Amino acid sequence: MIKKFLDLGLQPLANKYQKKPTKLSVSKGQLYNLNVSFNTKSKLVSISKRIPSEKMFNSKYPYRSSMSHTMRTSFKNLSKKIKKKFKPDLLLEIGSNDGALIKNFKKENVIGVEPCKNLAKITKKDGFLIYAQYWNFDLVKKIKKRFNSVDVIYSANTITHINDLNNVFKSINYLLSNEGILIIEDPSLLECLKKNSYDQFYNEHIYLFSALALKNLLSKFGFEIFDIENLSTHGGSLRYYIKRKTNKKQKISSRLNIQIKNEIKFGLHKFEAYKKFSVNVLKSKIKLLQILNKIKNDKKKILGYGATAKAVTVLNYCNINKDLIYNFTDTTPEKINKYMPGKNIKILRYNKNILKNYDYVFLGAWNFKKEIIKKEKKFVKKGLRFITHIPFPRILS
Ligand code: DWN
Repeated sequence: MIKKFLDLGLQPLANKYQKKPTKLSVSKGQLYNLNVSFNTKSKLVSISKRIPSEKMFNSKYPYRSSMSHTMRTSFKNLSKKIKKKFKPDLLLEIGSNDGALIKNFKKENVIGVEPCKNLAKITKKDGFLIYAQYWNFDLVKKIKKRFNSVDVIYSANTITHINDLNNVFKSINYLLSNEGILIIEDPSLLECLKKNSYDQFYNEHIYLFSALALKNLLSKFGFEIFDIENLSTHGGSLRYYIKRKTNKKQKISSRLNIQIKNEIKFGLHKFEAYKKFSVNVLKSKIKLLQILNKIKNDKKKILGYGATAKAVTVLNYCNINKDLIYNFTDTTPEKINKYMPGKNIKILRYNKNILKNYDYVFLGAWNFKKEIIKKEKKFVKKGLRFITHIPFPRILS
């Protein structure tokens, strides 16, 4: 049974930054109702509304993986690990974005699949083989004809963005070699519930995986998880190492059982945990609005730092307008001088003095809190204060 547990109200498409302030409407398909549900049988958590991929991931997609030091380092370290542990002759990345991972491999050892043509272009220009297409069985038949099989398939923050998971895993199954390894990395549902990070839910995040749900899903395709890593990236992610059940070369790590035990202990297999989460989400909204309104009444100015997809969920769920957060700032060229969808707050180009015009910073990119605060420490010394809503709204001391 599919049971709804969270209603985040009317939301715009998260990465659709507006060129000018625009009143969005439901009838034009610019706003949709963001509800989140739990499948009591498969344990899969997903949003109810499905937006066609072409509307979300196209030649105007603004998110670039390489924009933070944290992510560049994470991909670099992972590539070293993959080379050492699995020694792939050929690795394929599903959702290679602007090449943050594949740039760490030799061109002849790697293939990227990236449907956002603006991003695919960046790595193609550097000479990498990129299929600027969606990951599906039709594409995979083409790749198989040319390469026969692939030793490692890697995908970060992409599988959860694809509606048809059966097609995803059928395609992987067709292309991965017999002893091949599949590595998937996505935000962890357990961390999301623990941190109360409801902003992980938006149109692109169709699913939020737990090890419990993924284990069930993979089993249908003859795959099993043999190791798991908890990562701090994107507010707490899980990296799943997956093999065919028939492959006895890789031993099953105890870390898998530990993760599953932790998920069950928290109650991820039962609806009650999700109901509790939704109560906490409402409390978070009330508290954040109290903080922002107090600052407004004190006539102080707030800047949003990191015009993230997550921040779009927060602004629209909490009804935060320009009177509460005056501007956002971001380093991503595609976002600069545009407006936060639904709330029309302008995104300014980041420069190292931008914070001097503000009294408070709201961490839109709270997942990069450490990196950002370190970068801006001279302003902190001068009295600038940071606000975060994760795991609960507060002004950081
Ligand atoms: O899954 C997804 C994740 C991986 O990325 C996508 N569906 C969309 C996107 O989500 P997001 O926008 O919430 O991602 P981030 O990685 O939290 O975005 C960080 C934003 O903050 C980027 O626009 C870059 C910006 N930034 C900045 O301006 N200065 C980041 C840092 C660290 C900085 O110092």
